[in-house]
Amino acid sequence: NAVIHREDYQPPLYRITEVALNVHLDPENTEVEACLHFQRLTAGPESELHLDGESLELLSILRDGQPLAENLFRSDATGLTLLNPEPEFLLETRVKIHPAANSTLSGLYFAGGQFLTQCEAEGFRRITYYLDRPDCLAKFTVTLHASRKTCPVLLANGNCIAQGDEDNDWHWARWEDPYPKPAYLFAMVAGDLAVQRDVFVTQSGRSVTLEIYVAERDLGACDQAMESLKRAMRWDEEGYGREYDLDRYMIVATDSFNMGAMENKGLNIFNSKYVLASPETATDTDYQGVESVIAHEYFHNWTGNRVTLRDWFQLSLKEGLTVFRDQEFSADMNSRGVQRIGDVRRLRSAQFPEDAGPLAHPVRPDAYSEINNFYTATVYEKGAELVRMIHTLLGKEGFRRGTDLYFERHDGHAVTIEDFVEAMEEANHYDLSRFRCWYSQAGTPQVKAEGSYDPASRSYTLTLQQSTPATPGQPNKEPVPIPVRMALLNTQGEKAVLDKTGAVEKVILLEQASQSWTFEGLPDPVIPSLLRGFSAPVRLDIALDDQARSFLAGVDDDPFNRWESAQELALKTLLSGVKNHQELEVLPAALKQALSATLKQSQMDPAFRAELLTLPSEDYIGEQMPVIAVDAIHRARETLLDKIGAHFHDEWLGLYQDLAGAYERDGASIGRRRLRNMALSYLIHSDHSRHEDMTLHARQQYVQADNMTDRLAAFQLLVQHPKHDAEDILLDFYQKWQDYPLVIDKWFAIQAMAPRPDTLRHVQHLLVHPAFDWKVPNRVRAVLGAFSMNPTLFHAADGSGYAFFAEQIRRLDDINPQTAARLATPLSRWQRYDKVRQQGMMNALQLLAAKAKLSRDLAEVIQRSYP
Ligand code: BAL
Ligand code: ZN
Repeated sequence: NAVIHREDYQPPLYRITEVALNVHLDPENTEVEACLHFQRLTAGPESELHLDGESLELLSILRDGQPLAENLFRSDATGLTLLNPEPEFLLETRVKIHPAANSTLSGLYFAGGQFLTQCEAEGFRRITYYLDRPDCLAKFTVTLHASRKTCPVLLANGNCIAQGDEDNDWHWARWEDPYPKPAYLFAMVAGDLAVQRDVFVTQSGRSVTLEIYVAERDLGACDQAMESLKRAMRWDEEGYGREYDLDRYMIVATDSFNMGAMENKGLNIFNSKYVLASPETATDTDYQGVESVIAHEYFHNWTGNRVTLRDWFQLSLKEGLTVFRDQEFSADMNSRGVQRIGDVRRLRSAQFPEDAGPLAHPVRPDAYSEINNFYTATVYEKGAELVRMIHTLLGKEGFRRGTDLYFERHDGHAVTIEDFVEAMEEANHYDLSRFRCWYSQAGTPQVKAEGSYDPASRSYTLTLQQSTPATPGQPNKEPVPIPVRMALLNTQGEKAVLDKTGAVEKVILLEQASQSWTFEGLPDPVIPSLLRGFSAPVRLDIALDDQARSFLAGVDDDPFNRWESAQELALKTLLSGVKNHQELEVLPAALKQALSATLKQSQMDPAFRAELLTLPSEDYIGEQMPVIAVDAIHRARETLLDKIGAHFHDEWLGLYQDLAGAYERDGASIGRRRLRNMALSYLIHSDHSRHEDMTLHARQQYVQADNMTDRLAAFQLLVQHPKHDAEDILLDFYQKWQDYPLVIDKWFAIQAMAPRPDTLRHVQHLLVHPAFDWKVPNRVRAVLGAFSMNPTLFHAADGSGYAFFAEQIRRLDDINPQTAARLATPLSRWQRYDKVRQQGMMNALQLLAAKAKLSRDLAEVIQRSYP
């Protein structure tokens, strides 16, 4: 497979000024007529123009109205090459495509009775021949033709400028998008859809029609999406001065989608998971997912659409920035501390492992063979952390000056990460030269902190050292500038004054391999609170004793660091329990004290309280070990849960009873449910020593719940309980919710993630369940994706999990390569396991590598995983 290098970027030879498409929609055979106006941009010797095209059947080709002679073009599997093209010409092509047979869900496809498109990154070339690259911006007019009966709704980007009837009960609609755009933002939709409408009045007083298109029976589940959209529109006006620019903003929901959603200009297409939410079918987490993804796609209108990418290596320019924006939006709408903890948890569970394995790549990658493989946690989540660090360095106002300049300079253009960094620098007269290294260097920096208090000089000296481990292709690493937000807490838990300005919190910048800072005028010893708010995406190694951690877990006023201290205490206990299970016989005093203090804090935000009481995940524990001890980790964590459950049984029972309440959607109620369901989980863990059957509480909650959050929490506890027989509950749940795909996805996923010895057998049955569908990515992810996150069964020592998984990925690759490649990535982490498991994972990779007709997507993942 050809590898594309960032350094090889060449501007396009031609531009396309106008595009007119005429699309006759038929599930089996759709015809696309494209009329493209080409203008040569650069002089030069090139006498050929290549247009991208994939899986297209060329029916006719005209240049300036005349059939193009056969010696003036050639076509192959990658597209159409025009020989000796004129400096300016009109090209008209007619192609045939097959939407119903298109199970890749890239390009135009027909699923669930609807025609839908997905063009990012390179799907447009599956619709017509084109310069399918993000730096080719053109004005589009699109005319859709379809049966009125099956497709009463016809949508495309921009404004509907005309429509009418045709013979045979067909109709047509013409859409015009006034904003030139790259083809990856193109979209069209046709189907039988109901719509929920609303209006948003922008800051300049323009009315924008908001429309959410869903299946008729889902009309009652669009309120969260609509309200989130309006809040996001207002937030972008207030925070960034960005107003929406069309008269209409449309969102379409589908069950068949590879990604979460897509920001097509004026016509977002969404995975229904991020649109539909009702209390009966969606959990609180689902509601928050809708809010953040709706906001994310909306924010792309400026960061991605109005200012777009020069090439795909710049992907983080729009994704990192837009994730940062959606995280900040969610922090403003909800609890900032809890939001940050969730964001860091995601970064650590997905991005840190990626950055430490064979798929590690810089936020701005240097090479790819399939760009779809680079929609990664590094490009998205680490990219957002880089933007956050720039925000930290420049301050809120400085950052806004930077984005103002960025939009002013680059509106309507296709630009680079470098352009963004330059705008930030120039608007603030701030030098980010060394910061650029964060974009080019892969790997997670490790920061080692040491501090000491000197009573004689009443000073505290802090020394920070950094190093970044080697990653594939980058053996030697430079130091990067690391903003470390810090405070020093005295024995009363108050923040000490750090300098003559009276500051009690500071951002210090670690730029060298090692640096020291001395803080003076400190009458008493202090405890450092470093990397507050997780001010940089690094691993911090600081030697604090249990007492200090327990102290910080109780008093640190930085919510993230308070949580981190509690996590560290639990982590230490777990790691020693992994080494020697006997260590878990007695709960360590510091951990007990920290938990006890949190359990008593009835005034604390319950969502934050729940975070403080959550143990690190098995994955996170494994991340801290040189070799991931799969079974010992599971056993240690379960034992610690049992111990905490039993020791605080009365407190958990008290919480469970006190926190009962009627369903409301506000933040306090969401936190209350979270904490109460955590109490239920600990109660069930308390069983082991008490010999009372706490699953009765879960059964009762399952039956009586008036919302999906509580019902699903109980369902999960029962189904995943290693000893409980939950067949009746499984059946009941399925029967109740079988008409709700998003709920049935949960039914599948919870079974696939169960840490029970019979899970693999169960999962094999799930694949032949009538509701399983290889063509629907949500469903495939619910079974195979969930199974790959099952820490014990996927990683069963006999290799059965890996072998089963590889067989299924092989099958999926023929249907949907993008999803197959993404799902296969856990196999890349084979170096992290013991020799026996390594062999099992390598066997699985070899099985995949030997597959006939291996897709480019999957081939690249395998090749990089196991070079
Ligand atoms: N652009 C792909 C989906 C998203 O990140 O919004
Ligand atoms: Zn995005």
